[in-house]
Amino acid sequence: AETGYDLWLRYQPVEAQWRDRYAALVTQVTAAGGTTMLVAAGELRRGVAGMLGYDPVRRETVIGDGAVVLGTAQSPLIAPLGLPLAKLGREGYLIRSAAIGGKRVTVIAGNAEIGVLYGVFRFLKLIQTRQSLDDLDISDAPRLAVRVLNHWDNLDRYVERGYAGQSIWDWQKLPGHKDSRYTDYARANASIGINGTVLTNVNANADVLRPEWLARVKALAEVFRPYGIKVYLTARFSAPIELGGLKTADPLDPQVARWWKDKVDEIYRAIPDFGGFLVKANSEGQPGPSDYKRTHAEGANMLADALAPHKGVLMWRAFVYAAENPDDRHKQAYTEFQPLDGKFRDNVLVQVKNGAIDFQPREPFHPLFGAMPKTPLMMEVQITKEYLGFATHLAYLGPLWEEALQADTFRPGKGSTVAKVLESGAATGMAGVANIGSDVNWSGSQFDQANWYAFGRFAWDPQAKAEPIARDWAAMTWGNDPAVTGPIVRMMMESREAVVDYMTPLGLGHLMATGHHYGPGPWIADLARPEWNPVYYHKADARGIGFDRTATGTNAVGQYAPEVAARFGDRKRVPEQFLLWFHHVPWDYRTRSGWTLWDELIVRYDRGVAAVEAMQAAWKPLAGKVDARRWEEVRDFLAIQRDEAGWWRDASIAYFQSVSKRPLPAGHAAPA
Ligand code: GCW
Repeated sequence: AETGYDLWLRYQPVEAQWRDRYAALVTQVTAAGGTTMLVAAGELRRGVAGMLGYDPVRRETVIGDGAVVLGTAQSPLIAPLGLPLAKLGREGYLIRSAAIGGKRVTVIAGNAEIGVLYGVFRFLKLIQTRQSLDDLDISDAPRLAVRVLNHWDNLDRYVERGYAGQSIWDWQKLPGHKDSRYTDYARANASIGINGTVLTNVNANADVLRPEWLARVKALAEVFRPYGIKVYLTARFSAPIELGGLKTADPLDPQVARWWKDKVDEIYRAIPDFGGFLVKANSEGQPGPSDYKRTHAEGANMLADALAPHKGVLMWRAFVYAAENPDDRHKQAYTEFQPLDGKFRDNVLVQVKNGAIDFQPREPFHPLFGAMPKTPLMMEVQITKEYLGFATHLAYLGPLWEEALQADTFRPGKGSTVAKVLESGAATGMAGVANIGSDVNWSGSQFDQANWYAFGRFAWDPQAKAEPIARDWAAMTWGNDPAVTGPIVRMMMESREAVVDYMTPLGLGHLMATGHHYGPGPWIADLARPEWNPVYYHKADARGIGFDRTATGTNAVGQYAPEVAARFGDRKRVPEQFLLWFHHVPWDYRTRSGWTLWDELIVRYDRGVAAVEAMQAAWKPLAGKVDARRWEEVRDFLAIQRDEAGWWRDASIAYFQSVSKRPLPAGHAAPA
């Protein structure tokens, strides 16, 4: 029975008419080269065996009709073709129908072997999605250099905000035993262009930097290397004290810098292609340079200098909000980081979450994007659904990421989208907080695999669109019957808006229950830090609801470019989806539909629940059209989601009614 373990690489047999067409064009695999080339040829044979039902002959040189020729620009078979590879960079590829020695072949070429592997996955996708293999002329290259997963995995295998079981890193058996799952993990990531993985949690202790742990990291790096995936580690800023026995971790102390340099050299001796570090500093209790009255730049640069001789990069997170700072949490990252523009080393990437608060179902784009033109910024998104119903709620995050990436920062001028900001600068990248765990289906649910898949696609091309990605994923994961993929893609495309509607409509945010962030808690007001309490975010009172971030309030809008600030700051011009994010609005305010705000809120909560019911209705007739086990899992999860969408709606309306004292509309019970 299908479990979902194969992800989007199921390689199921194609229909007979397609098999004959494809088989004529895929008779043999011709490849010579190193380990990545072997992996590429192996994947191609595996895909063909699964989808077309035979093992194409593997040859090094002799070519027949229907050969798929894999090679780099230097390969003897490829070089004479004079292919336009130069502009494609190290990771780009080209797929072309061509003739070699009078034989009709398909060439998959890259400047390096990793490009060839990416090309093979693309070629297999053509078959998976039933595209023609005739007259191919495809070229592609990633638009961002660092495309990394961030695992929030602790060394005891607990995954912070993970809803898919334990960490897949089975440290106890490493380095002696390399689970075959690591190879499948690498295949899946390579298939979507992910080229790095941060193995450890940003909140983890420093132990992973100890020699006995580095030996295990090295073993993982060896599995991932042929797939073009580098390993990175989180570096706890206080490691020189905890591991090195120093009295301080002050970044300007020469002994501290020396300790890090030695540590980095030690890592590179074991792992010559080590990617670098990811650091969470002076955030939520983590140590950092401010402990020594140093800036983020001083802290980051010290580590960056240790990594630079090895070409390592340092990802320094901008997710900061200080307990002592009574100002709007929305403003803190900008306040601390923007003045440091231009002060970071070239191999530092400042890692900025898509929004200024924290991975909510909807947030406006982070004001730092565009505001630090002299500093490479990368974007961090959360693939795991901490605030969107964990693994049980169906929420395809493609539209959320597309919305963030397509947001116009107006810096330096109109048309400067977040995507363009990410693509500019000496270093570029995107990070996704992984949703991967030891569950057989990897991500905790069948549909959450789509978010892993989509992350890879957006990191490769931040200009990508969510819908075609959903279509590809649906076809590869659930088969090519339009009667199946049609409803699935519609469900996916509407799912995130449904979550916004039943959890946090009209620009509300951060109303989740304490700690676990699952389920509603808009009434919570008693947590130690004001900005942890949902009441801090919605500010509902007898007069109205919403957070005034305009000039009459915290003026967080002032951190955006003037054009953006003018739009967000004007109640009449702000996109309604951000209304309560930026404005405190009276309950009787008329929304664009003509409802009062109070009624509009209720309409949205109802709409969210109805959208989940519509997903249930769309899923039901797919019984028998998809395999039973996965179908049942989705059915069950949708039922859970329906119940909990209702819980969100009813609890939220009941609570807000107790504040607004407005009448409850028909069909809504009075609070118990
Ligand atoms: O989203 C919040 C989470 C924390 C997380 C933190 C962060 C890793 O609730 O669990 O810690 O953000 O991004 O650092």
